[in-house]
Amino acid sequence: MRLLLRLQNGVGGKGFSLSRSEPMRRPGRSPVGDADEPPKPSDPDAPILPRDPDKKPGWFGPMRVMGVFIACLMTVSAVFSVLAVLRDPPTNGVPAEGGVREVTAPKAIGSDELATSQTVVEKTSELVGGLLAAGFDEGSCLSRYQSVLFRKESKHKPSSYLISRLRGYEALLKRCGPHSDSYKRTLEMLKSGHSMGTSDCNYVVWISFSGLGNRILTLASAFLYALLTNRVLLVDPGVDMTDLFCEPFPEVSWFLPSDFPLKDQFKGLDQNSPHCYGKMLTGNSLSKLEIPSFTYLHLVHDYNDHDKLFFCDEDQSFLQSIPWLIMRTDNYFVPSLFLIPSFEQELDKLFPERENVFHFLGRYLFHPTNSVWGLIRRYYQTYLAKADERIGIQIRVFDTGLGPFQHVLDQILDCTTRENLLPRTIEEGSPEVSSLNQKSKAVLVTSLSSGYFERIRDIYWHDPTTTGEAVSIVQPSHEEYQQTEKETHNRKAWAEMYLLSLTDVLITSSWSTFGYVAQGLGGLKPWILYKPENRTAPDPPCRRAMSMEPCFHAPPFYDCKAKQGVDTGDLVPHVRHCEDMSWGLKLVDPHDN
Ligand SMILES: Nc1nc2c(ncn2[C@@H]2O[C@H](COP(=O)(O)OP(=O)(O)OP(=O)(O)O)[C@@H](O)[C@H]2O)c(=O)[nH]1
Ligand SMILES: [Mg+2]
Repeated sequence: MRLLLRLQNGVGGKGFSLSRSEPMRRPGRSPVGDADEPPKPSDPDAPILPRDPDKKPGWFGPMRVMGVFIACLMTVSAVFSVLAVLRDPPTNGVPAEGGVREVTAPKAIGSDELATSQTVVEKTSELVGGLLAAGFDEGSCLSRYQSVLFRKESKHKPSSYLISRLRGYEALLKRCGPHSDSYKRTLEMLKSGHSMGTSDCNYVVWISFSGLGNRILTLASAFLYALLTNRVLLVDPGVDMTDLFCEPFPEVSWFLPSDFPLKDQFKGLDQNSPHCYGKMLTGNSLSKLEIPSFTYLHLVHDYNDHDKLFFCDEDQSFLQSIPWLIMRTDNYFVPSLFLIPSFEQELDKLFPERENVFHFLGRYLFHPTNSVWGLIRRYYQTYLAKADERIGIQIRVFDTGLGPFQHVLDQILDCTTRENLLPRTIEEGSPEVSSLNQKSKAVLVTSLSSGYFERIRDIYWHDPTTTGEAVSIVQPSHEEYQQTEKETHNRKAWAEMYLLSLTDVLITSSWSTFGYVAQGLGGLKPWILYKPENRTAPDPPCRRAMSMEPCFHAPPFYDCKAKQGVDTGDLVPHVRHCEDMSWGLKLVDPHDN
């Protein structure tokens, strides 16, 4: 009733907007071709063969030959065992927390800094005992265990409270997950159309929607919401989610069962559907005190003022009584969850540093499937591992037209030189050229077009660097335009986001969720290239991000208590406007200068 009263006095015709958001879709990706440039791995996995003992005859007697032969056989067998475990670990090889597997990290995997004396066993047990749960079949998702060999150790540590809540969520999933008795009971409510009293298990269903970067961010947002509201998150597999991501939870699938009754209706759910929460509020159809068994939450960038009431406490307490929430979103809405008073205390305990929400949720949830992991691992080993420093440049151009654009190239080079991220080049033979510096830098460029990569590569090919450093430029693919139907397209996109996250220094493009995913997974504060206006390189060209968190592009600007508009970027020190989008919101660590 309180809800109804509030609605009647409501937000609808009061003449202010809850948002200053702009649509996230941008025009202009013209189909040009279908380029595919797989890496040419130098086969680091090739077995080391024994030398033929017969090569040095006269010196060896028959016994000695036999002895050497046996020793060689033993060495080969040992080398093969290590390689076999790393390439295809035994399925029963999951150690209990702190368990021991005697495997030494191979030299071939990374640079010296990655392949130090630290053993896989130490690092794996650290992960297993930390953010990730034990109890997985290693071979079915190699990235879960091997990624630690490719990453620098994160300087951020998850709170013990986050770890215990994740273990609690996994237990909830076992009790309420698909095909459990509770799931079947709650499904009956869905079929009946009414909530029929309280349910011991409640659900939030995430609909697969939008570009891959957005999907990764919205899944993390939906998962945090599920964690805060003790719901089970179920993931609509869409067309390619099962190809891209391993199951993140032990034993129970996060995918929505294929016989889920509303599945065929997902396409038709929008702002005007009678089941849309915002629509139900406008039509006062929630006034009958008859709690529906499900509602559709429209949290897409074009959502209206009523849809945005999702971010109000009073609505959250009402939503608690609805067993099934079906959510469609293309936004990282986490920053606004931090502004809901009833979630405040819990979020404080989960993320005391505030700025590592996506960093931890991302590393917990998103593990590339073996086929995507192969793309990542081979590319990294072949092109990036040996460099002293790895620099990622993520180029996303939202202008219309084909490009490459000179102003974008100028902007990138201005940023890399002003911020000392890459050395300048100078004329060959110039006395300023230093030959003392033997360091190497590998630059990973990602872009839909190959033009920027080619231009930057040519610059560092034609002229020496002033520092004497060797700079190599690589780009895994140039897909030319965003595609939805091609199987390998999103695999490459996911592999590239992940590869960017493995760099030491990251430069990203404004407004791009592709870049946000890379920075968050990598735990990197990127240099953000400002969005060019009027086809002119901005000055300054880039700035360092305040935090590694993604930006919420379409937040509400509404004070639920005062029932009036407010600048939500100005309410608490840890929720600020984004560097790349003045109306967006992002989490920052207020203690971090
Ligand atoms: N392989 C690859 N694909 C890209 C690249 N940039 C964009 N794409 C493709 O275009 C899609 C863009 O969607 P997102 O991942 O959400 O990235 P975004 O920069 O936020 O772009 P929009 O959502 O379209 O505004 C990606 O998922 C890829 O399919 C790139 O550098 N490499
Ligand atoms: Mg996007």
